[in-house]
Amino acid sequence: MTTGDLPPGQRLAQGWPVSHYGPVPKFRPERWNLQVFGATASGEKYSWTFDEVAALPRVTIVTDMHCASGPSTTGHEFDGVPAATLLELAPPAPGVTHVMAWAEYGYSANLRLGDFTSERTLLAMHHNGEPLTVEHGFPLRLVVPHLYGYKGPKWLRAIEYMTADRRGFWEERGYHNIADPWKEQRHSYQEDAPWPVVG
Ligand SMILES: Nc1nc2c(c(=O)[nH]1)N[C@H]1C(S)=C(S)[C@@H](COP(=O)(O)O)O[C@H]1N2
Ligand SMILES: [Mo]
Repeated sequence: MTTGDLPPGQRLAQGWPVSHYGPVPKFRPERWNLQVFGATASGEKYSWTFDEVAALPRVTIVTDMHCASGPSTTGHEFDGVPAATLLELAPPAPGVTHVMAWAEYGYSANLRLGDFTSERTLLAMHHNGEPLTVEHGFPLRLVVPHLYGYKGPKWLRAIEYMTADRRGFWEERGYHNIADPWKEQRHSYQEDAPWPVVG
């Protein structure tokens, strides 16, 4: 099923290829938790067990996925907890502008708060009616439908609230800080200069 046209420069992949950096982590339910830390309104850290996350109300979205290296896949049905729900459960301090989404083994992706709380951004647990496979992020992955795939960590473990932007794993390695596929924001060299423009 196709949900529409592909963004510029993307090609349709066969099936649903697995793509990530490093090994696939083993899920140990007794040691697993999802945390929210950083600039929370209360100054406290929050933590949920797998069963607690699984008991939160879920929504379903259908989306295409676009890897910044070119392949796209279409018509994914994801089931999960809206990221905005996490902000209600763990309110951020007033100065929070960005979040870092952290995964197993230190993978990370930074997001503007508005991208994270966007209506279709999900902490996904199910794909096409089945639990996620471990290669695709079981037990929990972030899905940010309007950005390139690297903004959606598989094996998600924590959300850090930040009062300033800081680059994540691929963003530090030459990938674009925002990652809008419709604007082909693939590379960091496409970003505006970080220094003030004078004259
Ligand atoms: N933990 C983790 N999550 C990750 C990555 C990674 O290297 N590690 N790669 C990202 C990239 S670049 C893409 S395109 C998608 C690929 O998701 P898929 O393997 O389910 O197709 O996962 C993203 N999430
Ligand atoms: Mo990717």
